[in-house]
Formats: sequence, structure tokens, C-alpha cells
Amino acid sequence: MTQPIRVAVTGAAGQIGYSLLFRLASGETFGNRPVILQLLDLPIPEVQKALQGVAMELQDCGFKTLAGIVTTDDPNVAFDGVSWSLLVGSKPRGPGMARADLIRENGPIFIGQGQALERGASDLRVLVVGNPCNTNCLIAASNCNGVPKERFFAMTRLDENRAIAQLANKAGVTNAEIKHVSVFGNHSESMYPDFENAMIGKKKAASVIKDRKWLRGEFVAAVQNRGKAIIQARGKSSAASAASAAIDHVKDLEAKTARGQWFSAAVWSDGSYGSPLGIYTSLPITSDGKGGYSVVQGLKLSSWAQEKIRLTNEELLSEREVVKDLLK
Ligand code: NAX
Repeated sequence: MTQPIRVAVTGAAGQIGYSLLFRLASGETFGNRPVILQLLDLPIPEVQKALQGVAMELQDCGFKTLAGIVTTDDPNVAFDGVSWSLLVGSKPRGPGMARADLIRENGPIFIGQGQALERGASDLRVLVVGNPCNTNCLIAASNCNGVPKERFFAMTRLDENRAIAQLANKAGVTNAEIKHVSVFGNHSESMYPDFENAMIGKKKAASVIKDRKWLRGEFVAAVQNRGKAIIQARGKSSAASAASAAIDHVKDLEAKTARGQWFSAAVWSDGSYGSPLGIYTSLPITSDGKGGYSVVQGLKLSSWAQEKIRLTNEELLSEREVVKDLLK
């Protein structure tokens, strides 16, 4: 029998968890491979009770690929032997809360979780979703001994998916016709979604969408501010789309990327496209299907785009400064 894959999800009783867990368990993400879900949430009775409820619903789906469910409030239990760990749990940004306060509030969570991740399997990969995800990822990776920094990622796939949808909508085509969209930098309002290398069918996106003012203005702003727009419309932050992006991320890293394709993720900076070292910054990558990835090289970017990328990376450097005492 195929060895089950152990997958940890933190914040599993939350709203992203509710959209994510079923798709991890159903066979959609890991094919026929049996999955053991190891679900972590806070040691608060009501939260643990809600987590039990989610576990009951997972059982009730009767997924043939779900080989076990562990619910716990202990990161050491949650991360034991896992090949994937999706770090979703963190405190939401309160009204009037500055980004730096959020960083200081959530950062400590990722020290203990980083240390507990040392218990992961030898093929461990970690995706940080909880915000501010790039900097939380830096904290977790820095506190996790013995696991290479290249096994940690922060999620910018939702931003890429949002950018694809905006371009498709503007050009009047389907999402499937859009490729080579890359998100650079921080998962924040400073991120840069690159349209200069994007393709619509066989043509450059900028030759199909000739409205350069829209591309540089409304398009970039729409992607940067989409999270806020969802909160305004729904009264709650993005959940199903965030879960869907996390599934895309895991699936794309499990598989070998098809020739000529790529996708975005915040990775340990290798200096590509002028990104400073020592941060997790979003870059276009391909997966070798064996646990490794490469940053796509040689994309041409205008000086305008390069300046946008410089600014979003500057923000990551200033976030690193805020948490420098949490890094090892
Ligand atoms: P919810 O508030 O619905 O759920 C969060 C869950 O995390 C709760 O069950 C809470 O008890 C748990 N939690 C808090 N601290 C924890 C800890 N130390 N250990 C374990 N569990 C803990 O939030 P949800 O809507 O699910 O969002 C979760 C996170 O995703 C937030 O930080 C949010 O900002 C972030 N997002 C990131 C996105 C991205 O693209 N990277 C997009 C969506 C979302 O905004």
C-alpha cells in the first residue's frame, strides 16, 4: 500500500481551513496517495470544539484518500512526520492596527512553530499563508534548524490568480489563455504583478490590451487592493480563493512544471531581479517535481517595473528590521 502523506494545517478551525481541508483530503491535491491531516488550532475550548466539528465533517465526506485525522493544540504533534505544512493560523489585523503592530503580534507564533517544524519528514515543505506571510515565513525558516531555507514558501499565488483574472476580464478571454504572469515582492499592497512578460494566447498581453495607462494604473492597483475590496464586499477576508491558491501552490510544487510555464511564490531570495538577499520575496519559479524549484531567469522588465520591484523589496527589508530580534 502507498505510504500516506502527512499534511499539517494550522488555523484549521478558521475560514480558510474550512475551504482548504476538504480539497487536501479528497484526492484533488495528492492524487490517489492517502492523506493524514494533522490539524492545529489554539488551546481554547471553543476553538478545539469547532476543530472537532470540522474533523467530523471530513469523516462524513467518506473520502477514500483520507487515511487519518489528528486534531491538536500542540505544534509538536501537528508537525510530526509531515511532508507539507500549511501555516494558515495567525491573528487577523484589527481595526486601526498598523502593519508593524500586526508583524510584532503574529511574529512570535512563527518562532515556536518554526522550532516544531524540525519534527517534519525529510521531504518537508512549508507554505506560510498567515499574514504578513513573507515575514512570518522568514521567522519560521530562521527558527527551524536543519531544514533548508528553500523548503519554505510564502503564498503569493492568490495575487497571481487575481492578476490573471483581471487580464482575462479586460481582454475578454478565458483565464486559460493567460500565462507568464509573475508576482514580485511582498504579499501586501506594495506587490508588483508583472504584465510586461504576460501572454494572452500567443501574443504579449500589452499588444492585446493596448491601454498602457490601465495596465500601469488600474490593473496593478486592482491586484494590490483586491484583498481590501473582498473585505468591503463580503464583510470577511478572502477565504475560498485563498484556499484555492494554496491548493494550486502545493499541486504545482508536487508536479514537474510543464515546459514554458511558471508560477509565483515567495521564496528565499537568490538575488534574482535585484531582490535583496536574506528575505522571502515573490519570484516566478518552476518545480522539478522532486522537491526542488528554480527561479525563472531572463525576464525583461522596464525600468518602471524594476523600480516597483525595488520598492516592494524595500518594504520586506523594513519588515525584517521590525522582527530582527525574532530571527536566529
Ligand atoms: P480566521 O480568523 O478565520 O482563522 C484563523 C485561525 O487561526 C483561527 O481558527 C485561529 O484560532 C487560528 N490561530 C490563531 N493563532 C494561531 C496559532 N498560534 N496557532 C494555531 N492556530 C492559530 O482567518 P482566515 O480567514 O482563515 O485567515 C488566516 C490567515 O490568512 C490570516 O492571517 C489572513 O490575513 C491570511 N491570508 C493570507 C492570504 C495570502 O494570500 N497569503 C490571503 C487570505 C488571507 O488574508
